[in-house]
Amino acid sequence: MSDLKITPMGFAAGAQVTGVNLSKPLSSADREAVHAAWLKHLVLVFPEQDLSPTEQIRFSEDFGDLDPQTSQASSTLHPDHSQILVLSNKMVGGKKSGTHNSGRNWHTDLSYTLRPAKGATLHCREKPPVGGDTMFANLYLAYETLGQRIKDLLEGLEAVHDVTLIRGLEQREPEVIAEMKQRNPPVIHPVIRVHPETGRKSYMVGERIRGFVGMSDEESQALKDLLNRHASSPEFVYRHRWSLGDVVMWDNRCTCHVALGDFDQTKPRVLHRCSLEGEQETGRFVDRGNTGVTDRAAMVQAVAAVS
Ligand SMILES: O=C(O)CCC(=O)C(=O)O
Ligand SMILES: [Fe+2]
Repeated sequence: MSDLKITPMGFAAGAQVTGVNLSKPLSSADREAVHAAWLKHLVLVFPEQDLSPTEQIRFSEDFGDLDPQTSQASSTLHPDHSQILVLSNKMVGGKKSGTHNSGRNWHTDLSYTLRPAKGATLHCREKPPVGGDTMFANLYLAYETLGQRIKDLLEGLEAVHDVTLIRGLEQREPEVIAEMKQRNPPVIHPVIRVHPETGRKSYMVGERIRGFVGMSDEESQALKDLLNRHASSPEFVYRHRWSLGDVVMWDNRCTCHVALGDFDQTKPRVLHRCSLEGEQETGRFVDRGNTGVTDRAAMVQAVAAVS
């Protein structure tokens, strides 16, 4: 008999899973129960887990192939386990870690690649006394509560996702910035997503969108603001306050998240992340420098041409 217990922690998302020790392989019944809970609650929290990197990798692999992490700066990967991204505000070799300010604006992981992640697991290894929470938004609810006119507008619409819009990227070491840009040229994804397992629709938004294909930058900005503001409404958000040993696992196909920087930066905050590789390559590269997003100068020229 399994002791696994699932306790919802929020209406929009979030459930606590107790009665499992993730350092040991899960039984197939527990794995199925966790998988079903993941699809239902979108964000699962497993408290008090004492996990080595190898054990976190094995647990994560129960839910999909691991992302090869080729989009990440090599200095940010675990030195012995390249499947793990180390999110840390500690200095590395006398330099600021390339992840010291990761995740500071609303985003869906790896939307700046051709294959946004399927999901991820995060293990909390060090934490500041207060602050540094992570918030997750349910994008199914965000989509379902839009009015029909806006839903119609999103149908067939595509967005340009750009790694340079990661908030605070400019504060990282120059080598890290250059590597992130070189590894991740801008990509285009459909705005509407259909979840491959649940069949439910959501929209992929976030602050790493440069604009929408076929819209001016002005139009793009207004639509992006509307979609982001709506998606991050408190009613759609689960806010996780970390405890040491927490493992948080989220479904990246129907959520976005943000890591808050509201903590004493002299205190360490260290999490290990395994990303699950997206099942679908939904993106394509932008054609040579043309984002399809018209800028203000082009609009002014167009006005001049007709007047
Ligand atoms: O540091 C965190 O809480 C989360 C950072 C983040 O965006 C991620 O791990 O994908
Ligand atoms: Fe993230």
